[in-house]
Amino acid sequence: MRYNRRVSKNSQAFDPPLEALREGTSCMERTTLVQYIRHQEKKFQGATGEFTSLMNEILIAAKIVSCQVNKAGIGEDILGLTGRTNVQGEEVQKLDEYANSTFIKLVGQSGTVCAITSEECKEPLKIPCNHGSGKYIFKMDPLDGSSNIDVNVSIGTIFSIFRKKTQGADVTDEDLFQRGDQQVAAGYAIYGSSTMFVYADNQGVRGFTLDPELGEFFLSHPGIRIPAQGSTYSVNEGHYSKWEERQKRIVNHFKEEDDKTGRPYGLRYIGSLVSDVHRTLLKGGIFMYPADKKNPNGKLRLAFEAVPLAFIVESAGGRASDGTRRILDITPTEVHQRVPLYIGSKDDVETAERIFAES
Ligand code: P6P
Repeated sequence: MRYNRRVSKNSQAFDPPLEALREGTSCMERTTLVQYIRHQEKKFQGATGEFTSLMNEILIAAKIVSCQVNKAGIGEDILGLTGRTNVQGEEVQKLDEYANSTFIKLVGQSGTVCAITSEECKEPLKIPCNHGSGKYIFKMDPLDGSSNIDVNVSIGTIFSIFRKKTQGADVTDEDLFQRGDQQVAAGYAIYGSSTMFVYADNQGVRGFTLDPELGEFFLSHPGIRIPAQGSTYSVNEGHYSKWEERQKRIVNHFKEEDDKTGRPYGLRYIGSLVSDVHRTLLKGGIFMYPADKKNPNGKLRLAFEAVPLAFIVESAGGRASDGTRRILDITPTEVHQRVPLYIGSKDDVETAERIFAES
């Protein structure tokens, strides 16, 4: 497809598709994720191309996993359980293992990272210098929601990218346990009716949809902003009896009738975090996975789920907390620590926090 170059308002020539990024408008030309990443690289003085290389490997891994997810149940024996449990004590699905090893292989060999931490690996994987180490740290939940695979519910990969903070070759706890607000970028791939790649950096949040015929992610959501208030709440009410009273009050608030504040809200709960948060990001509302008697720190992982999703939702104008503390302000102390999660529209999360603080 030939692009005719247009001169943008500030007289700096942009390829037409990239103007769409600036103006947030769709255009006939189609912008790929690779073009977007390369365009971003040009904005950083002294950029080495290392980040672009890392992102390239991430999106190739996402395409490979998408291909397997979309044909799960056909041909190779990729559905079902491995018979093993992971560090979380959860049964490992064959696709969990496949996704984990695919991302570790491609990202680990990219020469751009010095460490990888994964929800599926007990300890961080440190990449030794003589194996091509780099300045980034990659954290991931390789396949979130995998318990839904066998019933064809959308699932996804969630990731965060940090920069190594300390000098020298060793990867230290100071490098591994950075606050979420230190992230360079974060994103997720959602393997659903289509495969989307949602990506947040310091320029905002954009969504790219995979064209399976071309094998390319194309810009489909130029500038994602979450509504300040939504009309749905998302929580597993099956855990109601295990909740604290203040959590029950939050949910009852969203269920009460009050035309002035647009209540009652609708209930939407898929049981796949990436899907529930993706809907919340695009439509607004609030997703909650609170602490309860069984999970006193909640079920979701701080590093692999809450932190990247909080970075994305905040970059889109939303809010994410554990009910009290901003997720991105929490300094992690363990690789697999869990955290309660309230995430979504700013007004709705603030409402939940207010009720949470009242008791
Ligand atoms: P519950 C899926 O197993 C998962 O880790 C998340 O994707 C999802 O949000 C949550 O657990 C669902 O948990 O207790 O509602 O089944």
